[in-house]
Amino acid sequence: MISRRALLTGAAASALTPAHAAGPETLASAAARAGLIFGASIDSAAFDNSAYLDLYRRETRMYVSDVALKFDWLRPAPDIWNFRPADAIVEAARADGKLVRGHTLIWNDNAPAWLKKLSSREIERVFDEHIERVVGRYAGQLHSWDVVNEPFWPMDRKAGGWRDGPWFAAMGSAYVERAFRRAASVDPKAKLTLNEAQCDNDGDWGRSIRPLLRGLVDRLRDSGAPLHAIGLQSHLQSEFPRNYPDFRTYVDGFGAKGLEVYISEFDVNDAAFPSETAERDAAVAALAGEFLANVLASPAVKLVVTWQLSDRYSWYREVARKRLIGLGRKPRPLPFDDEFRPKPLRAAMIQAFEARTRGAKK
Ligand code: 9MR
Repeated sequence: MISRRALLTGAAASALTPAHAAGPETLASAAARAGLIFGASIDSAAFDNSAYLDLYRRETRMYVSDVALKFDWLRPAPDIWNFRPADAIVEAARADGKLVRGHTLIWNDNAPAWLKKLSSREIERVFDEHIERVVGRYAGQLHSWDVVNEPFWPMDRKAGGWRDGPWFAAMGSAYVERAFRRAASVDPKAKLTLNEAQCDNDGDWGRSIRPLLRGLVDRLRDSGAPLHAIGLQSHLQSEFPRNYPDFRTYVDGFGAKGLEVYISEFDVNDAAFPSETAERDAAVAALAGEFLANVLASPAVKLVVTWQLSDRYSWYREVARKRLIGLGRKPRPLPFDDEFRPKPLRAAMIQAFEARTRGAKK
């Protein structure tokens, strides 16, 4: 029995470490034993703070570009290609012996104003050129690419639930298949991923997106498009309804089609949890543990990525600064705190990885 205190201090992780394990237990080593790659998104915060970069070196097996490969970051103006931040990630990964995952090639959100002003024909030309140049630059070096991110956003009120934006406006839903075919022709090695949000949540929103994504996957496969993996972001929301056994069945459905599944942007929005820090951290860990116990039971899941590693650099901090969530508190959604100390969430993740390892041996 693990005491509440052990859970809160992270000591539970070491209590569960098998005696034969070589070296100190990390998220990456526990994941690896479970047949999983563990990674985290990374950006300039890690390159400006060596202690943070050390945390990535120690705890992860994969670096995932957070913002560096997004269209608006790479192409702030039509004639500017700002590859430096993405190059830095790929170079650091090479130096540190890590895998790299590219996020994200094509997304209808966050398009720069200059792109929105172009004609449909010009947008198609920019689309093809973008894929060729960006995928080409890193060809052969990436484990996987999020080729298309978040194709569905029913709130945009388009028929079929599609997310609106310049690519969709110019090409309709055909942009998705076109992106996969182009990317595969430039980098036949990377695993090409379709990444989607909200499917983990059991409310109307998540439930409306699940069949849309499944339908798109079936159409892509029927047409022979090169699709290898499904990314399910899994930004867990404490305030939304959940039914993780059901979600696991959904995940298994992709596995049955021969696809890998990636938990691609994991973190826990703690907005609905108690204010007191220890209680909140325990609630975050418990929710994550419940989620992972279900979803990692699916053999289709091959990868778990958190969106950053330390609370200090979570995207939720920015959201909270704008007062959109959290009533002025600082969100604590990640496995390490502001000072890079392990939190109960890290212990819960390691426990879930260990449980999968035990399950696989049965
Ligand atoms: O972490 C990213 C944040 O720094 C950016 O401001 C934001 C907009 O580009 O995107 C964040 O990452 C998002 C990811 O690309 C797609 N899924 C949701 C993530 C969190 O918003």
